[in-house]
Order: sequence, then structure tokens, then C-alpha cells
Amino acid sequence: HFEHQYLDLLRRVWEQGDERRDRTGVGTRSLFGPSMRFDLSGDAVPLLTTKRVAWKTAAREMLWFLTGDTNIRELVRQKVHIWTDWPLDRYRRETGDDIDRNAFEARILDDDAFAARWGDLGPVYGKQWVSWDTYVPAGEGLFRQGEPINQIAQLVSDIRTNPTSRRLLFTGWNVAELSGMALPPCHMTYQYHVAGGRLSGMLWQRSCDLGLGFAFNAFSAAMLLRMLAQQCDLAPGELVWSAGDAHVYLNHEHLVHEQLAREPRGRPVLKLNRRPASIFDYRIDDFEVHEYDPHPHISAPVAV
Ligand code: UFP
Repeated sequence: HFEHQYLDLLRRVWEQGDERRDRTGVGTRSLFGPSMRFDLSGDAVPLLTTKRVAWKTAAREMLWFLTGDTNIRELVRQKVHIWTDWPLDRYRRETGDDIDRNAFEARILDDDAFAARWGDLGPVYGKQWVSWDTYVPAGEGLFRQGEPINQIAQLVSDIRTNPTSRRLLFTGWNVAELSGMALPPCHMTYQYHVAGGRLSGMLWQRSCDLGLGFAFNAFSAAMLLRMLAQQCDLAPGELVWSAGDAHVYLNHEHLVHEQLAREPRGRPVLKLNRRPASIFDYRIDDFEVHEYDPHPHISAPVAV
């Protein structure tokens, strides 16, 4: 079962990982440089079955990235709360107002100026993926804004016209803009490879929270690969996931034990039930997951 790779890594990190303090103060156990391979043929998708994963949340987030949006407002409108803690934390720190999460989200939805001031995450994924800023020399040491680069549109075009290219990749790691981001990209670079009519992909994730982030990151990467394959008339090949710092937070111990005690079950598949006109025209209803009969959800705190 595809999931044993993940469970083995979870166990290995928990049992052998270097225990250290991390940026969040929570503490982790960490290993460097693991990787896993998932065969996506036959619509297979690496969606964890040893706990229920809210795959639609991950799908909505991926579609939101592709719009280039970086404000949490649209996510909150769709009841996606995964990015709220970062702006909420900043708002509390900078204003001293100990507003609760629901009230904060309600203001993001109801108050345009508040959403603009406090809901933006800075130039995170979506911005870099579809409108990476460029600057061109304008004389006397000055620069003017150039045409932004849409890495995703470029990628689709490159896969179609130059499938043997070794440059089929995009990245969110815009070095000059990292300091303005609520969180520098974790799933930072994606590369693709075409062989035998199949599209394979690799995700390089510099930092992976194995208890929470991984389930989402693996599903999203597979979903994006499927969309790209569909747009380029290719069958899905393999998804290679590789991480820099793969870690388990010390307050996820219950999750590790619970998940390792469970047996993976079933082979979930991801169906795309429409072929939209472009990579930017997918909607949430275009995706269906079948044969998903997971063990119950396990909640665990997110380290901000
Ligand atoms: N994280 C993920 N996947 C993501 C995401 C965040 O695992 O898609 F956005 C986790 C990794 C790490 C934390 O635990 O969030 C980011 O912290 P840092 O920037 O210090 O690596």
C-alpha cells in the first residue's frame, strides 16, 4: 500500500529524529532528505487513509493558489481556515487586540478595509506562481515594473511543446520577496518529466510537518499533476515527493501513535470529471474522490 512509505517515515522520524527546538517554540524531531514515490496511474492518489483528510480543503487551496490571490478572504468565504492563524497572530501582536478566531474571520469577510489591511499573506505561493514580478532597467539606476511572469502558463506551454525539456519547473522561492511573506514557501519547487506519454512530477518541500502538512501537500501535488496531465493530453505517471527538513512536532505524539496503530485501507482515486479550457479554469466540482474509506480524523494543533 502506498501509505506504508509515509507511515514508515513517520515512525523513523519519531524514533530516530533529532530532537530540537524550532522556530515555533513547540519543538520537533527531524530528519533530513527523505523521499517517497507514488504511482498515480489508474487515477490513484496519495490521500492518507489512516486518518480522514479534508481533501476538498486542500483542493480549494490549490485552486486559490492558481488564481494568484494571496488574501485569506476568499479562502474564509469557502470555509477554508488553514491560513487564518498567520494573519490572526500578526493582528494580535500588532494591535494587542486578543480577538478570537471566529470574530477575526467574520471581520475579514464583512469589512473590506480590514480584509485588505489584515487578510493578506504577502507575496506567497499564488503571487509567485502566476505573477512573479519583474523589473527592467529604466536608466540612471532606476527600474520600472516589467511584465509579470506566469510560471504556470509557461509550464503548460513548455510541457506541450517541449516535453523532453529539463526545465519543466516552477518555484515559489522568490528570494527577494521572502521577507514579505507570512510563511516562506514550504512546497517550494515542482519539476515535471514526460516519458512514454506519461507526466511525472517531483515536489521539493524544504520543510514538512509530517503530522499535518504532508497529507495536504501530497494530495495537492498529485491533484496539480493530474490537472497538468489533462491539459497536456498525457497520462499521469509518478509523483516523487522529497523533503529537506521532515519533522514531527512534539505535541503530535498522540497522532503518531494513533496513526501507526492503524492499517491503511482501500485505494482512493481522484477523478477529474470535466476538461476545462485551461489550467486556470478548474472548479472545485471538477474533482471527485472515490473509494475513500479512511479511519477517523485525528486533530492536532498547528504550530504557527
Ligand atoms: N508546513 C508544511 N506544509 C505546508 C506549509 C507549512 O508542512 O504546506 F505551508 C509546515 C512545515 C513547518 C511549518 O512545520 O509549516 C513552516 O515553518 P518553517 O517556515 O519554519 O519551516
